[in-house]
Amino acid sequence: MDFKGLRVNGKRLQDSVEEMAEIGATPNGGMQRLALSEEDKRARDLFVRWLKALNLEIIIDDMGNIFGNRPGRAPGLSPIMSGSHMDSQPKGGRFDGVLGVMGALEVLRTLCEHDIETERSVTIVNWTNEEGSRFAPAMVGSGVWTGALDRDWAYDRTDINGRRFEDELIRISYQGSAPARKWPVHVYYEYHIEQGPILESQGKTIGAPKGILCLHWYDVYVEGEANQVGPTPMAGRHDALCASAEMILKVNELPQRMGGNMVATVGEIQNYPNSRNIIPDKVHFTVDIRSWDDGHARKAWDMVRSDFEEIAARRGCSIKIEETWRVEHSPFDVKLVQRILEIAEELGYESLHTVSGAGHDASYMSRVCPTAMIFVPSIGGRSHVEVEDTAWEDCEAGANVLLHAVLQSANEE
Ligand code: HGY
Ligand code: MN
Ligand code: MN
Repeated sequence: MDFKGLRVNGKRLQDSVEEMAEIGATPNGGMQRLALSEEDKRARDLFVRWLKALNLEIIIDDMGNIFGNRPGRAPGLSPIMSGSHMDSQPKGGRFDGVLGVMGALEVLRTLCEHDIETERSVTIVNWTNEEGSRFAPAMVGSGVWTGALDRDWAYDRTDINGRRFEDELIRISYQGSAPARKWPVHVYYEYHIEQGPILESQGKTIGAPKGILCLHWYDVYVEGEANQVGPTPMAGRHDALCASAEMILKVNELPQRMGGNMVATVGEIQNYPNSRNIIPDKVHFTVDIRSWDDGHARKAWDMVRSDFEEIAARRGCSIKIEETWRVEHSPFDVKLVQRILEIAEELGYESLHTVSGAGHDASYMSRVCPTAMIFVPSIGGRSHVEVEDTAWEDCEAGANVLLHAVLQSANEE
């Protein structure tokens, strides 16, 4: 069959993204669907209903990863896998992750409605807890499935209220019976918004990242001495918040001091007792360092860590540091990336070879099978915010590229 003229149904894709966006919608048009929350459960339930409507074989594993498989003609050949995540950031956007899951669903819907059989099976996946916002770290579902993270370690991760990952998985009834353990996959494609400004600024519709930066996450706990703000002289205070403030600026200065392509951010902080007339004695904050060069990122961390220790000592505070999580930089399969670029050109879309600063489940998948991603522009380069937006014709374009990439890979030896 000649698939050249085959296209997805852009309106149906838009309707699915919009229907999903109603689950956890925030008043300003954004999304709050934290991993393993009630909203995550409702989105999962809807997703499973859509998979059943396509008569897919459904697997839910003990990390809550949801797979839907459409058998191919050659069951002995390893499947194509495509998907992303449906959990969101707090006050996040409607497209991050969901577009990749709905894009893969639209590909399957298109194959079904045209009765297109493929040699290899095609499997869609929704990975649990990609964001790592409620339960750190990120990409936990794919991390356990690929063998990079230990399931029981993941189960014991807790959110800010002390709720355990496993207990929440059980509470939303998505702790499946199948073990979260990889099986052979021919190729993995992940379709996602770019979450940055480059495609839009260069007027390109499709991005094909060469890979994903390394992600290094740390948790820092600073302890000082609380006291009444009025009678306590400034000299001799052990103010944990002032010490942390100095440390946080050191993180912000890191990329400049290190040079090269690096970003470093403190995104989360808790200050105790957080009362305006008590000198803070406990602060927790997070550090996120990313670079294409893992060694560079580690060197940066070593440098800023010694800055932290000097600041803590000078201010009479103690410091505890957790090296919470590290994912090395993840280069994608060169041939698959080239395939994405060629398909984009064949379909008449301007494309760009780029790199991903955002983490994705494709980071872990690239360790177990040939992997590539398809990006579409984020309007204003914004993401992880309520105004996150992508033009519907770009959403359709990305799904068309995904459709043809899946078809080519599903019919190759
Ligand atoms: O952190 C990231 O880049 C992703 O959103 N988990
Ligand atoms: Mn994402
Ligand atoms: Mn995200």
